[in-house]
Amino acid sequence: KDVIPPLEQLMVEKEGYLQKAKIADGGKKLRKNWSTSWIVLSSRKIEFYKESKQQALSNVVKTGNKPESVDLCGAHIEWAKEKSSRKNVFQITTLSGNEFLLQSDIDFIILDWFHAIKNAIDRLPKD
Ligand code: I3S
Repeated sequence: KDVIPPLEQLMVEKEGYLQKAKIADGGKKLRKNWSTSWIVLSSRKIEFYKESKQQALSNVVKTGNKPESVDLCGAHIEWAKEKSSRKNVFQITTLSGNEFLLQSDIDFIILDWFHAIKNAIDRLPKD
């Protein structure tokens, strides 16, 4: 049956642009391919939009195209210095075995994101 999600679950906690590279899908390694992504964090998921926020929103309305959505329940986040020559890279690993690298050249931006995502994960049940 349909359960109406609590308002808190729908609320955006943070959004902005970061560099993103998906490096595994369901445990299968992918070729790293960095691109700019519009990233929306809410209490239990992160959505990655390929385009700018404006384009993303109009695409959802026009085409129904959904962003890539990442379930944070049971996910892990850690700094990943060894995974890239870039500075300020962290990795999110989902229960389903998807792996994402996120990066910004600007120290405070990546720190804010790291802590926001870590706090979201820590508040969720682990499975
Ligand atoms: O970990 P890697 O393989 O050195 O990552 C680099 C490659 O993914 C490269 O693409 P090609 O596979 O087409 O060569 C990317 O352009 C680089 O950005 C990747 O390295 P960095 O250090 O930027 O994550």
